[in-house]
Amino acid sequence: MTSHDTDGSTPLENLMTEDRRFPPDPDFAAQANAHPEIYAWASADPEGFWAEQARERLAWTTPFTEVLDWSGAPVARWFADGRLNACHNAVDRHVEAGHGDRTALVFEGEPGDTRTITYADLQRETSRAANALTELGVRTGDRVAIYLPMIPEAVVAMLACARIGAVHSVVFGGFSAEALRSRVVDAEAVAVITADGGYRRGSASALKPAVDEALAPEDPSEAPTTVRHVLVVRRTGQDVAWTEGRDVWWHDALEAASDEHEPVAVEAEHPLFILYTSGTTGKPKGIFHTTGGYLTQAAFTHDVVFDHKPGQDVYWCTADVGWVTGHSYVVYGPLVNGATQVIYEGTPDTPHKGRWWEIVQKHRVSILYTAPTAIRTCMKWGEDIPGQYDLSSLRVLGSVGEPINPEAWTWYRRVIGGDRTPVVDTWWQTETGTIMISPLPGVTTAKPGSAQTPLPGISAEVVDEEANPVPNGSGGYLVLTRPWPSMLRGIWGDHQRFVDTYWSRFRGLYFAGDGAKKDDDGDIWLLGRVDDVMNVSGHRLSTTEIESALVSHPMVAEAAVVGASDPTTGQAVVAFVILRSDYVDRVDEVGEGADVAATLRAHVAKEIGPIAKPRTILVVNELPKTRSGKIMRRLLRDVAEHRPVGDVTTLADSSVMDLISAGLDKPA
Ligand code: 6R9
Repeated sequence: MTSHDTDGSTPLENLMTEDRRFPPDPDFAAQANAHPEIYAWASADPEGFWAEQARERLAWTTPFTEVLDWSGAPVARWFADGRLNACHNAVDRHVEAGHGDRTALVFEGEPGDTRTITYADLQRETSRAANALTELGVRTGDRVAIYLPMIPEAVVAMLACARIGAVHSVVFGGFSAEALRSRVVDAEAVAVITADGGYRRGSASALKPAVDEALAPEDPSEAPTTVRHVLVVRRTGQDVAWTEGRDVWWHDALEAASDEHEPVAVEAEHPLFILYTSGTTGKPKGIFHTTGGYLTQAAFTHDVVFDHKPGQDVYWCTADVGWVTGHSYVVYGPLVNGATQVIYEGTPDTPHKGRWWEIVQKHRVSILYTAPTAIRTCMKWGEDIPGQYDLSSLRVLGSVGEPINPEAWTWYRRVIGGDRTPVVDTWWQTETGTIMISPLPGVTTAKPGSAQTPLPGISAEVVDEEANPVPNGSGGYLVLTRPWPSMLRGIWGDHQRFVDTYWSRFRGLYFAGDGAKKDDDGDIWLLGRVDDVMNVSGHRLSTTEIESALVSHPMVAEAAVVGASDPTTGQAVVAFVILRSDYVDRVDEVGEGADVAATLRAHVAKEIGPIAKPRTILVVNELPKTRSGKIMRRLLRDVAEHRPVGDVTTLADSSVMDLISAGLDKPA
């Protein structure tokens, strides 16, 4: 396989010349939670290893006797005869152990308001919310959509669902009404928890209107039929439309509810949450996770990968709860481990570009977990900005979401980590639930740009087209070769798609969709997606989904979307569109056609959400297609990345690329 096949976002040649090494500091190693011996223990007896983690790290109301049941492969069952409650493990257990006064959440609102919430507060709040949900008719097993800004109520809402055994489906607050509607319909949610709005880039931005639109769309036949109530958190105080009988203020419902509630013990395989993620087709996949295995691996990985010490560390994961990172490393992993953590509502540059570092300094953050795109943005702003703050509290830095290029890795360690902290590059997916491949701080000699080693208890491999492991020094496809506790249990309502997507390319192996390479030491380097999924600022976006959105606009006849490498966002959305002939005349009227791009960008934002807006829209007359009619995105990517166009021999009409390249001087 050549680097070209792997989306080209991180050229192989470049990565493989990286030879800087960062061995663990002996003082750090001496106090580290992880030890080199756990690798040997876990590989000798993976099931025994995970059973021990499940027993030691979680509280079970009914202890399990079974560990892994793989007889229904590819659907795994872990610890299936045990019972537990996720919220009890994340909250009540710490209060019972005498840590009720420990701070669980330190909230920083974007406008500067702050709140401190202890574990005892969380127990009372999640109890009130659980009682309120029950009062509104939400039952164990029901699905609840959560559409909130990054405020403490988002965490409380998720945990309250878990408390009653309802399945939460968090929809990122930046997604559109349309995206929310399709997710509500797919999961048949009975309630939606939202807010009037949230603060973003210095102003209040509304959320409730999108919920109203999602639940009562223009075409009434598309309206979800299952939603009975909308709970509304008051965050900004802005005006909201109100549907009597359906809408309920969160604060009214919680005030009326008791602050005592007995968590509902569920089976280990009871669904905990659904989270939708982009696939290669237009329809997002409802990835669902269950309780016991997921929590086990969330707690284990949060402990060893971040070297987290409860009661001492101040942990901050900058992810929004709308992404899987916010589920596993803001809510479940850290809270099960009794962490004290920061959550921040807004953007890193509001009101100034030092906001994150000001927060680190103010709260003495010791563990920071963020994404390469954020690191590259800070690099662009210049190191004198973090240089103005005291970052000496930091002792572990983490990265997730996309390959981190060695330059960003070393900048992160030097400028943010004071040339002192370990940096952990953590590879995982919504589907894997928790971290799978990562160095362990205090154990691993780090290589900038490589996620390196499968964690203890995890088996990964890089294989060729025929599923044979590639030799060291070669590239191929990343697969997971053995079931793991936090693996997805399926795609909600679509078992066949689950089998087809992940288990059919290589028999018996989980195919992650990523290209990877093993270096001469056998360490793993991730090279980006091999399918039509883009990675923009660490967020997965489907080319097909954006193409469908573009084509749904009356102006557009055809569209092709590619992810072009971008120095800041990793990849950027570049769209090639063919306008319908009846609109072409109008474009000429508008002149250079700036309107087309603005209109279509706004349309994509409305259909999917602002993060899916194309960076560049190019109006073309033709798209390069194979004889079977497949758009050759590889060629469009060459154009978008200003490379000479590659092999065009399989094109139905090889002159098309000349036309496209010639027309590029006048992007819309
Ligand atoms: C956690 C998360 C998953 C996809 C994954 C891969 C990319 C994530 C990475 C990484 C290289 C890393 N990815 N972490 N690539 N190095 N450390 O991001 O989940 O949103 O489902 O995305 O992200 O391509 O397949 P999700």
